[in-house]
Amino acid sequence: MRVDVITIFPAVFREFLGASLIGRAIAAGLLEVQVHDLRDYTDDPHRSVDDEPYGGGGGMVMTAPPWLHAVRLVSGDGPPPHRILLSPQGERLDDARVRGLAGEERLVLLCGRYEAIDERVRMLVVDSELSIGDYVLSGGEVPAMTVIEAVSRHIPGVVGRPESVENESFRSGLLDHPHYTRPRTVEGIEVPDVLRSGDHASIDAWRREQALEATRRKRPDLLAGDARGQEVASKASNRR
Ligand code: 9D3
Repeated sequence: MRVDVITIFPAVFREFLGASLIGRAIAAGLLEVQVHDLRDYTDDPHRSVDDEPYGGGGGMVMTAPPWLHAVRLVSGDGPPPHRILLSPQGERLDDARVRGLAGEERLVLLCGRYEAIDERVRMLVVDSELSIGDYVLSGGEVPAMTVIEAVSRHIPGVVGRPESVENESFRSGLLDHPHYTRPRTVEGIEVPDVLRSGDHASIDAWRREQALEATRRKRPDLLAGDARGQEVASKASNRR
C-alpha cells in the first residue's frame, strides 16, 4: 500500500515512520509512506496557507489553492487514490472502516490545522472525511498516524502472526482478558491459580469468562444495542 500525507508539520511524522511495526513494514516494502509539506505547494513567497474567514468570526481558514495543487500532484495519473480529509466533522473511524481502507491500493491523507479548511477542498479533492473520536485535537496529524498504524496492521505480512490480527478484540467483540507474567507475587497479589494449573481447557474457559466480565463492566456498548453486539454476546455466553 502507498500512503501520501499532506501536512504543514511533516517533521511530526519522521520518528513515527521509522519506529517499530511501521518502520519494519516500510523496510520490507509492504508499505510506502510519503509526507508532503503543504507549504511547498503555495505560490506566494510567504508560503502562506491560511486566510480570514468570509462572513467574519474568529480563527483562520486554510485556503483551497495549495490543497488542490498538492492533492492533484501527489495523486499522480495512475489509478486514483482514496483521498481522506481528517476532520472533527468526519465519520468516526472504527474497525470496520479500518478494514475497508486496508483494501485500498493508495491513500492520500489531508491533515488540517487552524479552525477550518475551505469548503471547496472537500468538494473538489476529498472522497471521505474521517474523525478519530469526539474530542478536540489541534489538527489532523495524530489522526493520520492513527489511520496509518491501524490500517497497516491489516496489510498481509505486516503483523508477524496473522492470528494476532484476527483475534484482536474488536473482531471478537470482546475486550481482552487479564494477563500475568513473572514474578508470581507482586506486592502481595498472586497470579490466579488456574493460570499455573497446566489445564488448558480450564485456562481457556477462565479467559473467556474474564473477557466477557471485563466487557460487561467496562464496555457494555460492545455487547448490547446493535444486532452484531447481540450475536457476539450470545456466542460468548454459549461458550461458557
Ligand atoms: C469550533 C469547532 N471546532 C470543530 C469541532 C473547531 C476545530 C477543532 C479542532 C477545528 C479543527 C480542529 C482540529 N482537529 C482535527 O483536525 C481533527 C480531529 C479532532 O480534533 N478530533 C478527532 N478527530 C480529528 S481528525 C482531525
